[in-house]
Amino acid sequence: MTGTIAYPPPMVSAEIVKKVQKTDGIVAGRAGGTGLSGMEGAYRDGPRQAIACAPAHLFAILTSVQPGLDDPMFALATPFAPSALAVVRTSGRGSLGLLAAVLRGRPDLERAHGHTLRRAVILDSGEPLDEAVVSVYRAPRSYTGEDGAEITCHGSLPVIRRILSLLARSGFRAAGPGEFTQRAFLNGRMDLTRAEAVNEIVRARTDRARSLAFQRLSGLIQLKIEGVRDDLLGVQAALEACLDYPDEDHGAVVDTGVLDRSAAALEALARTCARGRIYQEGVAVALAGATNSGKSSLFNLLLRQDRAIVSEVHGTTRDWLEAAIDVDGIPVRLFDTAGTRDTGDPLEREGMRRTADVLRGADLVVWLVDARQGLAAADRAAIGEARGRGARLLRAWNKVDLDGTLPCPEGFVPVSALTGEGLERLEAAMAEALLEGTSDAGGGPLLDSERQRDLLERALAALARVRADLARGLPLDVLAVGLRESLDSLGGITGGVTSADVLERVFSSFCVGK
Ligand SMILES: Nc1nc2c(ncn2[C@@H]2O[C@H](COP(=O)(O)OP(=O)(O)O)[C@@H](O)[C@H]2O)c(=O)[nH]1
Ligand SMILES: [Mg+2]
Repeated sequence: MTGTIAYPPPMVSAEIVKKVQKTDGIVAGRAGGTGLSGMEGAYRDGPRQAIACAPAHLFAILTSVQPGLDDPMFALATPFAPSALAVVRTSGRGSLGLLAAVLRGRPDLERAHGHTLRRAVILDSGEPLDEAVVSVYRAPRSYTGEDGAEITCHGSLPVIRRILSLLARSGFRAAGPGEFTQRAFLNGRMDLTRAEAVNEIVRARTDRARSLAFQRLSGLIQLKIEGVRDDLLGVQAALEACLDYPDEDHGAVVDTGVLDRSAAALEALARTCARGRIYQEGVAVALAGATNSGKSSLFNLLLRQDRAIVSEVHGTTRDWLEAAIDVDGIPVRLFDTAGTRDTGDPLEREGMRRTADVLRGADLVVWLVDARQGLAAADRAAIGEARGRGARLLRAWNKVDLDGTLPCPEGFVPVSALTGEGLERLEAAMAEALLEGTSDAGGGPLLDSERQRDLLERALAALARVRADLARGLPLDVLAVGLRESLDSLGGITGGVTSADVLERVFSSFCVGK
């Protein structure tokens, strides 16, 4: 396996080039022809250079040339809030020695075994600051792949504040967002899909989102992508052998079965992205309908909390309300809105104008109809309008607990926002409407990262071109270009082929301390 990192030219200095070459690594310029296939194709957006060599060498080289990639850093890994315990994380070259210098008795942490704990009193200018537990991790068997330690201290604000300030004065630098995980990636501890999954787990809002992120963390996406990539590499190797030895008879060079299978596998994965994003990012659902149809009652029922004012007075809700709920594992931002009716009240009219904005931004509109009133012309018009602009719509027939209600029409979900009757069915229908048109690829991992999906689509487009070119009988070197492009895009998903600015973008959305 090789690690590949492409940097803008100033970062690939002559010094790096020399060191890479010493390790039998490869330095590729834009002109290509250096043997690092396809790098030039992957970076058409400006002159760049790429270097490739064994990952262990690569990071060592980069850190020797560019100090700052493994310098000692620290971050608070738990919230800055009073709590029983707080964890301050450290990592980097020399970090154990620096930490020992602020502990009573200066324990020899640099000789401590990895995965060991010790009790320690933290000293600030000789004065005891707190009693803590220090967990020691030794390179390479640590989260970041570096030496480091976690300080578990008392979760008091003054203690946390003083420890952070002490570390900053003791040779450590405050870590930026995602820097621990970025180091884990650079040190080959995880690929990019897993690194992104770390962030997704931290940010998961429902249990289902957590379990999906956990699947990605265990490397299922990496496995799938690398499986396809290996197959395509086989095709590419056969192609290049033919290009190198054109006089020999190679028979049918390209195995179309492999291309078809690879495309199908990637397409299935790409189709899961819409669903993956719904679980990770969440969706907006708006309750709408005529005044008094029971929107605020349903809002409270879905929330399992008495939030919105419910009243038989028409036009009670004017400002819309928002709350976070979990609908069958989907994180939902639920909106209660002002009901629609003809009114001269300017405040209520403003409420209705704002409702229209909320409805336009919603992923799903739940339209409520009072089962005693039945469908009014205004309901039909609003439902038709929402359909017209392609909004997802679910129609609910509310107040079915009352006597003398009209029969529930086809396509409506019967419910009582007062008694809760039909609530489960309504929630299931909401989830179904939200997931409609998305795929779970038979229970496999769901992609949720926009970055990964873009690259997947690029890989697919290149592969489609290869298949079309093959069918048209175009020469092998044309096929080879498309195949390389596809391989590089797949490499970008796992981080085998990555540029510095991509890394920056991936890790900047992380929490500090992760
Ligand atoms: N019996 C019954 N009354 C309901 C139901 N839903 C709402 N209501 C009543 O209808 C009136 C209007 O409800 P509200 O939730 O404020 O409607 P909104 O104007 O659409 O927000 C209130 O008196 C509620 O108690 C229901 O399912 N059954
Ligand atoms: Mg209301």
